[in-house]
Amino acid sequence: MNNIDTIISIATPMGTGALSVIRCSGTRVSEIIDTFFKKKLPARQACYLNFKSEERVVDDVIAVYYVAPKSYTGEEMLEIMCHGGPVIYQLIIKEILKLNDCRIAKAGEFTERAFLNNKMSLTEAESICALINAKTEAAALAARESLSGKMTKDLFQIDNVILKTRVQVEALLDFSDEDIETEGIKEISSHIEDCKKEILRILEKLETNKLLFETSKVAVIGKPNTGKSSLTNYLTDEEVSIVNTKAGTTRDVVSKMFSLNGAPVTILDTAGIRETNDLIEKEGKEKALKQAALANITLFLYDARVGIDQEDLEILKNVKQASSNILVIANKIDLIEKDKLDNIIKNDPGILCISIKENINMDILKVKILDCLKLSVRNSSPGVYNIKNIEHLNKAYQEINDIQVNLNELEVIAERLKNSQKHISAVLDNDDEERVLSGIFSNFCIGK
Ligand SMILES: Nc1nc2c(ncn2[C@@H]2O[C@H](COP(=O)(O)OP(=O)(O)OP(=O)(O)O)[C@@H](O)[C@H]2O)c(=O)[nH]1
Ligand SMILES: [Mg+2]
Repeated sequence: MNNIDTIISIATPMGTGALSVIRCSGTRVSEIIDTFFKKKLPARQACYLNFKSEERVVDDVIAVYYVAPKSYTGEEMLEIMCHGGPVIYQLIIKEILKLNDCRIAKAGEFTERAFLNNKMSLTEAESICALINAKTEAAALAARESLSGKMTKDLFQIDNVILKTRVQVEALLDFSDEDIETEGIKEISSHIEDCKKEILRILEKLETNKLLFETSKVAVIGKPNTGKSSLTNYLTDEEVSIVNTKAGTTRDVVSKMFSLNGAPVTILDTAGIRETNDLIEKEGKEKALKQAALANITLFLYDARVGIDQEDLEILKNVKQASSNILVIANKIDLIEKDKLDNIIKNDPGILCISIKENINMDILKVKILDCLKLSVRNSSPGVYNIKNIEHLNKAYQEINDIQVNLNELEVIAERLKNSQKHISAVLDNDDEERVLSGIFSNFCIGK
């Protein structure tokens, strides 16, 4: 693929730092080197040079030249490490842009070129995107693992087993000898079980990963004084909201991003909802309900001492209109008798009983929130990362899961295995025309 334009970008975060890296990729790289360094550069060696424009030294820099196709993009590339101030790198970029066919890169364009020049698969490109955008350590590690191609290797393994099993089924269709049949059926059955387990394992991993790469929203709603701000502070492990014995402490929506067992989550602490003539509180209530509508999950908190009363029911009714993913939580169980607690658990097992103050069932709460988020993220409008793969693997699983292994069904088994393999291949094959490339690469930052 021949790109006319040579793309330029700053590859380190904007702002002041010790160093900035300017990346250039395209056919004009040699001209950039000739014009500003006035000498040829050896490939892949760090060279200490003056970046000169019309005999004036703009900065002393380290430059590395990569000869095509041995570069990130597969094109001629140059990396210039200059001093870190924004004025310096802007000066250098301004000089380079004076040359013909040189322009600033669009977001993700370096990686897009790498993909188009067969330097990496789409899965790898997506993993790099996920790595750059990772908000938590767990997300970065998951992206790195994906980049290492482990999933692809595992899928090739499954693909192999399915192929082997298909050959076995065909053999059984052609020969009829009782001994061969019994042994053959046993083996086919065991292979199918292995594949089912493996596909399911990879699927679960992808779904967990999806949670890591999207920042989910969790709204906390309830009457005043039920412990919403205490919960927010507990989960974020910070003093995000004011906690007070007085009802009506939180007036506005307070939001904070944190890592919930590795998944990036933004929590929205809201004003306690009650009938009031106070205009500020009224506005707070409206805002609270709006947040519930925007969130992936709403945590509805009530005071276990009071139980769910008429006011709670009214709020729940409103929340249900805005959101379908609600976790009902009874807080302050440290203040109630054991009998009363047993009653709540018996009468409504769906309610989670906690005490923020005494740290009772708080780990269970975290896991429950994550489970609800997984559901909501699964149903949410698909992001870029791995959605297609999840769809194909789900279909591959369905095909194989419906198989009844017995001798009279051999033709159906052959057909189902073939279909299942088709979906696995779709994940392994990178020539997926349906992907809207620009949609994927626009999620990158400029400079990658
Ligand atoms: N005993 C006990 N007290 C709690 C618990 N959780 C919160 N509290 C107390 O309940 C009071 C109210 O807590 P907040 O977190 O401010 O409640 P809120 O729902 O944010 O209240 P508003 O902002 O007024 O709507 C504080 O005094 C907390 O210390 C708990 O599990 N047990
Ligand atoms: Mg509060």
